[in-house]
Amino acid sequence: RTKLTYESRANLAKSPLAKRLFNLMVAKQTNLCVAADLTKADAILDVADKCGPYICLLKTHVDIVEDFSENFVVNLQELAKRHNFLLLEDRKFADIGNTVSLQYGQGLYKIANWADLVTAHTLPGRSIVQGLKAALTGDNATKERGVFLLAEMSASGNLIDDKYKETSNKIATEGGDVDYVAGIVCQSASCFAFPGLIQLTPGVKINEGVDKLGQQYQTPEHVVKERGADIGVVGRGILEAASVEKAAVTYRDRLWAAYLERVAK
Ligand code: UP6
Repeated sequence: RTKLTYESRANLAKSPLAKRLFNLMVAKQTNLCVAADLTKADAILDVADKCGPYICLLKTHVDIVEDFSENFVVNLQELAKRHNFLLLEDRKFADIGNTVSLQYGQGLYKIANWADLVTAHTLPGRSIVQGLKAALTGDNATKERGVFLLAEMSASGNLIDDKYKETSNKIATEGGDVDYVAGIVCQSASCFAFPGLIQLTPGVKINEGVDKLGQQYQTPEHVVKERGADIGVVGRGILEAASVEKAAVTYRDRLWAAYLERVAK
């Protein structure tokens, strides 16, 4: 899988959104996702505008935004359209189908209305995917939507074992809901083999190491060439830089160069 180009993998994708994302990555020559982990709406919009030209995905944690409003979402969608990137709400759903359906479609955030993609844990099994799909009714029934399933985490000491990874892979690749699964959040190429899925890998920083709360970082080159990342997720590596825009360019360049080297071999 990791030797194939994104162009060729777009044709193998079962999820229309994975296909779109692969093609967007090729057109824009970027496999960078910025994690806009900020608590003020304007600060997130600023990062989205500055990083917009260099990213394929903007990842949010909407429940940390102190001044969330519908207007924020409208502005975010406008920036996504202007700069041609997709929105990923990193909600990490983890409950029974009925509850995730409500969490996805209802409440303050109405995530299904605006997020192209979301993340979900596979802990509850297949029903989590069915629960998410069940929320796509009314106006949202015709929108292209997808999920990244977590099969590994970057946190040190996390409880995921090989069997969990294997079963997560099965949920992503077998059964009637594969059209909704765009990819897998994981740390290693061995997590899954199907080339039509996208590997999203967080824990990326030019200065490798750990933070104070168990986060483990690898370099852009390492995650793409050794760990099989198709998209690298960078939060504080960009957000805490003196120039967010310059940092986004650097991460984009390094992640993309690593991908070109990976497929050239
Ligand atoms: N994230 C991880 N590790 C995972 C899954 N998700 O770090 O296994 C998410 C975090 C955060 C981002 O929720 O939004 O990726 C990483 O941010 P950082 O680069 O600032 O550490």
